[in-house]
Amino acid sequence: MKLAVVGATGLVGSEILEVLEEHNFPFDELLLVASERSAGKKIAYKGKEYTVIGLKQAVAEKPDVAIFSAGGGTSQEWAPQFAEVGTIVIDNSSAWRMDPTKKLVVPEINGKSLRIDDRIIANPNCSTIQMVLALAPLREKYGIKRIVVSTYQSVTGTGKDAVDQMMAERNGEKADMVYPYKIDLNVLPHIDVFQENGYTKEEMKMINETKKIFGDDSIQVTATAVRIPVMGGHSEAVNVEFHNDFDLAEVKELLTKTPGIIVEDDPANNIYPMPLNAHKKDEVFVGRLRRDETQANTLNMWIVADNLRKGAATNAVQIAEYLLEHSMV
Ligand code: 2RA
Repeated sequence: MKLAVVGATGLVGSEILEVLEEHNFPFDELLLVASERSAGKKIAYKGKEYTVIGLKQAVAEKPDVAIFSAGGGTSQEWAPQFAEVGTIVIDNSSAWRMDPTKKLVVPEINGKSLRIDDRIIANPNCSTIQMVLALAPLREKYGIKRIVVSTYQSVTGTGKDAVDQMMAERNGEKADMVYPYKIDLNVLPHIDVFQENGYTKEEMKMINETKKIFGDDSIQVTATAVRIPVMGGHSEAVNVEFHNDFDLAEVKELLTKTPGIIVEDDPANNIYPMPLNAHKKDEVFVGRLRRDETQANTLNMWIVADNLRKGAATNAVQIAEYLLEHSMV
């Protein structure tokens, strides 16, 4: 099994390496791949030093699996070239997510849809993954009619330059501006580019990807995506209307039993999910579970996850693990 990590020098790339190491992911050979600009750099994995190679060389190596986290443009250009030589590409960018010929996969929800001949598999957007994972067991039990979500997203979702902007502002240094405004001590209701309908691309990703992952176009989703000056993970206030009524204790039990979810919901003791605690964890944390008293069959919840983990690296590695476990590699 030859594994390539494409975009190995980026924020998500290094998180992928951490997750592979923590999960003890089995491979015989590891290729660390990046743009020609980064080729030649050295990266350590499990105490061994690897030299970063360029994309052309990596295609020639015909890896069995390539986990891509190198941006949409790179993915659009290179994923088909890897697929052509037989590599299964697991892609973190938005390039293939809404392509009807590609699967958009959260393994716990729709891993079963994967087939041996899938060559490019899309990893959903970070803010979508954590929300659908927490909603999946509730959808199964009560059916989802409508979701209203507001996000509070970490600067790590933008990348290293955004972290640098925030830290420079915090330290009173001159910052290279990644965002249109100061991010430290501020809140930007603006993630990714604005669309003609007034929503941002991030908001539309949450709307469209949720329907695709659940395979249900009838689910109504509306979103407001907001960038906040934190680093540990994304938080989301979710208001979900079910088709059927629910029991709050049962909701808690269903979520507690779901692999990959940790319920932190004990308001009497100030226990609720926070990005500081979710940082570097693979799980999705859920709390503030309470009935929306203004509308029937409706629940309020607070969902937090490390966007670089379950929102990106962990989900991608789990797709690779699923392929291995089901003998698709
Ligand atoms: C963000 N959705 O947080 C992105 C990262 N994939 O901006």
